[in-house]
Amino acid sequence: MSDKIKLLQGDITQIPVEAMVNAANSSLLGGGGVDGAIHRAGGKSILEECRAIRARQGGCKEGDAVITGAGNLPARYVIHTVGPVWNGGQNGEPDLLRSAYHRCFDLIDEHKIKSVSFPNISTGIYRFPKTLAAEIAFEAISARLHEAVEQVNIVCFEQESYAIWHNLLQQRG
Ligand code: AR6
Repeated sequence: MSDKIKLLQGDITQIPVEAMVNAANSSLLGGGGVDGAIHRAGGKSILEECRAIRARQGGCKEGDAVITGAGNLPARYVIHTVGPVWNGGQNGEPDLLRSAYHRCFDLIDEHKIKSVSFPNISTGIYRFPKTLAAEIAFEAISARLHEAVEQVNIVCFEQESYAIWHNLLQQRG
């Protein structure tokens, strides 16, 4: 199964895929980092759909995920998930990060999505330690991969994350 996990380096918005995962915040109204890049490249239809979700359910909790269309992005869907802010690690951060990946897979299964790109959720502005985040992501993805999912891209923006994933996949992949 883990041969379906592909490690890539670059800008997630440039890589064609069925669903792109966004590291959003609870407001769903956009922000910096990958969230800013996705909204910039995707255009205003994504924000409009996020506003509609807010009106319905009041945003998205930490560890949860919602799905929208992908506007001008080379994708069909954007899955917006909210990882935890790292605050020392004693506040449930690992469980919340694990939950974010699992909730993405709930939506992947519900929408029968065959290919998905993940950024390294929570490891930028939210300061989650990168190695621990990669281990949690790898375990969650491995647990949820199944026949119908053909490809999971791990898209690393910076060299440091790419090197961490490269080592992890060599050891465990
Ligand atoms: N493609 C792929 N990865 C990227 C890109 C990109 N275009 N841009 C950044 N990354 P971050 P978080 C990487 O900060 O830590 C926003 O303001 C980045 O190097 O985007 O979950 C939201 O609105 C890092 O490895 O997300 C929230 O308020 C990873 O993506 C908050 O930031 C995640 O970094 C979420 O913080």
